Amino acid sequence: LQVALIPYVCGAGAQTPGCEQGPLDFELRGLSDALQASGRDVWWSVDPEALLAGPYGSSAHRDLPPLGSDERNEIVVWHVRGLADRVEEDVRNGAFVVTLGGDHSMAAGSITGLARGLKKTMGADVRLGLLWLDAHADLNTLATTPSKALHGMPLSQVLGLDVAHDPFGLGHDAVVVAPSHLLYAGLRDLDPGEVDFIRDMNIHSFPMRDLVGKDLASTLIAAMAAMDVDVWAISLDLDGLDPAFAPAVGTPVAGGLNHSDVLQALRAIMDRFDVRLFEVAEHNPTLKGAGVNYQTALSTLQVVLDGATQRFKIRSDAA
Ligand code: DIR
Ligand code: MN
Ligand code: MN
Ligand code: MN
Repeated sequence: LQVALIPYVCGAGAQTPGCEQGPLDFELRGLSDALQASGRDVWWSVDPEALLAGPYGSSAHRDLPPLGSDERNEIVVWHVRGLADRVEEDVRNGAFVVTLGGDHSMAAGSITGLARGLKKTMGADVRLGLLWLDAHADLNTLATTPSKALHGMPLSQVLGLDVAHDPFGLGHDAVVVAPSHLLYAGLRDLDPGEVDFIRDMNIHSFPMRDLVGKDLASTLIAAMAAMDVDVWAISLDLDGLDPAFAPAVGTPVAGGLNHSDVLQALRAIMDRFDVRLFEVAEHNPTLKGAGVNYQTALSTLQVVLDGATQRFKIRSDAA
């Protein structure tokens, strides 16, 4: 199994900048070497350092225009489009994709790119499911956002909730994920508009308070198995975890998911479902505890990639 690491060196979608340094920070701490151990076939699809040296990299993030301004959003749009194109190409080439952020606006690009790539390789009617692990729902539109931060809005793009505007510059020719194929876990900080969307669209959600006393793995497996989905993507916002496991995030919220529960759930999920993309968002190495974030991300990716490799072997042996 070939694994493509795709960096998203953008923090302009968040209130607190710094996430743009996330992918390079992971690499400087040894990410690709650690993942390549045990014979995994892992490489950077794009060099994060080269992206940071580019027109919308470190220099553009030094003095960011105000949230909500066209100039600020232009930075996000440039990165989101680049990510979508890169993901699409790697998916078409059959790679398992790991997207590394970067603020969570990235999901607009990663999930759109995955959908485009799958449509070309699996046909136009492929059904894409999305497991979203986060303290936040990231479902705001330009009309409902209280913060104007695009990292609070990627799912409005993916679900096609704001077709009149195009805040991510990706177009809205298709709904990428049906609302009935989205599954949330870990939510505990929602805006009023998001609460309404989840209720009105009947989105399947396990907010933190509903997970108390439940086994995360079997809860998620049962919900996923009940959805008619062909291929899954998983997006992990590090702030979905309890801050003890990922302190270096711009918007920490107390009382989050336990990391070992998440690892156990991911092991079970990777065993049973056809997952093609895994995302780690909101790593902000300019904040305290970046080394803890790294250890959490690394052990998570090891579990995910071992599961994906195992499934890939079974699939190729059968073919
Ligand atoms: C909030 C915060 N819902 C917003 N979202 C965050 O800005 O729309 N997402 N922090 O990760
Ligand atoms: Mn979040
Ligand atoms: Mn369905
Ligand atoms: Mn998020």
